[in-house]
Amino acid sequence: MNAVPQQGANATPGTRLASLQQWVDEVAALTRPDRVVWCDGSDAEADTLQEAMMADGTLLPLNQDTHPGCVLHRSHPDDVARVEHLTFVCHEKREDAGPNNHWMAPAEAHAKIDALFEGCMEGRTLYVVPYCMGPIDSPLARCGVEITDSPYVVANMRLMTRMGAAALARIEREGAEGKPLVRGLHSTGELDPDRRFIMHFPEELVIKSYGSGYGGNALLGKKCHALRIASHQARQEGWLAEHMLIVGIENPQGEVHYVAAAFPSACGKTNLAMLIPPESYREQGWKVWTVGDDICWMHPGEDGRLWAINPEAGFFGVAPGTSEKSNPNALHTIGRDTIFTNVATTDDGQPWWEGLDKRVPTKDWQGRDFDPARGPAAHPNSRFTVSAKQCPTFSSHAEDPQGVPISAIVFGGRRASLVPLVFEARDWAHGVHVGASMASETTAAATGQVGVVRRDPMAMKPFCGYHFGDYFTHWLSFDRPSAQLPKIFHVNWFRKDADGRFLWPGFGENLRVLEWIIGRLEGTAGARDTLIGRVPTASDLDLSGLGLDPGAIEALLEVDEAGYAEEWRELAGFFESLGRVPEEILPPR
Ligand code: GTP
Ligand code: SPV
Ligand code: MN
Repeated sequence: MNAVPQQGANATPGTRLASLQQWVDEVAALTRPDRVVWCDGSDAEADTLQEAMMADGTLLPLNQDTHPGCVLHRSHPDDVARVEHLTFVCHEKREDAGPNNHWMAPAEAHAKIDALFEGCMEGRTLYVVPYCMGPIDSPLARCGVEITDSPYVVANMRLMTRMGAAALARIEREGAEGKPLVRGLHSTGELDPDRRFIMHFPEELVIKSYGSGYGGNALLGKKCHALRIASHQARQEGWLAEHMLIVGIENPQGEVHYVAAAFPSACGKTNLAMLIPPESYREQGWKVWTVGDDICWMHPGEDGRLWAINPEAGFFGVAPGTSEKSNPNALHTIGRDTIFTNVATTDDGQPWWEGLDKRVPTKDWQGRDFDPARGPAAHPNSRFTVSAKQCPTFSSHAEDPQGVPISAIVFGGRRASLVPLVFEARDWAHGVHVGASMASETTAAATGQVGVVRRDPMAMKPFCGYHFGDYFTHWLSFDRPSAQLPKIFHVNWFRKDADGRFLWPGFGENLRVLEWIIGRLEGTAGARDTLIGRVPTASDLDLSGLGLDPGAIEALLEVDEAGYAEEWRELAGFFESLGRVPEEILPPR
């Protein structure tokens, strides 16, 4: 191959994969950028981009003595979270998207969003970002190409995915074999909430996103590809693409159990993935290894177990609440070479957010002089973007091409009342019921009301790329005679007392619950049978040194039968509204 097509005078080389080059040419013809740049992922490229963003104010400097290599980005104040009401999953047939998704007919959706893309890159640079979701040499990994006019997106994709030359090489190799590629087109447009859409075309493996530069709306490898498109592919191919962290728990005997856990957005995945054991556990030899904090792709292996990879290469984590006490691991991870988005700053230019420490910031997330009357200094959905390699507990198996074997799946939500601290499902089908029954209080990770309980099966309400009923059926299909499936559990770190205080200390102390879970896997921990599954008694958990009052423990482990009867009536109505929900997972009546 020699003749590499060029895009005008300022172009960098393209690709020898004709179908990819053709798509880039078509997009360039539609969007009319001044320049086309193929990203190679090199340090030199990243430095050049960063200098340009510093020069035009897209990035602001932070204190380089305390935070070397760290920068700040302030997004448009109307563009600070995912926009679920503007997110569409456009299957050919409406029923395939399900009532859990907003739907538009593909032809109509393309026409609508292409009209926005027309000429939108005039005066801008079009970046072609080849990326790989998952270890570059993993058979479980999948590739995509994102076209974007946002250098901030390029910088984030470089941390969050395996981006650049190696990914393009894999894409070209796979392209030659006829393997499909996920194509994503993104423009920040005018950042006008009235001209904003995040559209998915699962049957075409295409994503089109216009009018937002933020997180899951714009970093198309993350929620758009690795969950909405990948969940559709996973169903066709017999695997699972889930909104789950992956963590390895090492017991004092040196055995590591890998746990995958699904909690809704801003409900504790990053924190659990980076958990630091309480001191008494550290002394005994317990260790925790981080594999992933947001997304998990699980495939049945030849041994019948589920093997998981983290398709991402970095963390796009919630800043508020991150402190030396709650998550020292995250704090060490983000001490250098991190992009902070919408945090506040101190007088000496350090990043700051609510819950970090007792200092008072001078500038809020919009760069105004901080005035507590205007609300929190950092946006509640302010975030850090950082390479996973900087995490002190990053697992040495996180990059294993075959993934890690999953021993337990944990579901959980933010429930101030009713739902106990932890319980175990009776079997796989019951576990699917437990996951499908999840509900959680909404958070600032998406625009809209915060703190209202909504149904969020498997923490996938905003991310499942097809009909939820079919999704539950797909989950059930893993229960085959040769399967060695993980046990399924449910946790709730967020129970509150009558005064609105958390009953459970959470964070590092959550290892006490994980210890019980591992004890259940090994057959060493006790439990009592209840109508919701198996629940520990106070003596089945190690609560030593916590100083919890007996009333709190009782409340955390009680099963409120009348409360569940009410919950299940509501759940039955929800399942009915979805349709296609398999009989096996309906609540008892
Ligand atoms: P996404 O990145 O949006 O998917 O969020 P996430 O699930 O990774 O949530 P994260 O770990 O960032 O936690 C979100 C918020 O919940 C933070 O403010 C945490 O401090 C808080 N949080 C996490 N774990 C616990 C816990 O065990 N107890 C309590 N009370 N709060 C917690
Ligand atoms: C979430 O909202 O679950 C996130 C952040 O992890 S975003 O990348 O915006 O989806
Ligand atoms: Mn998430």
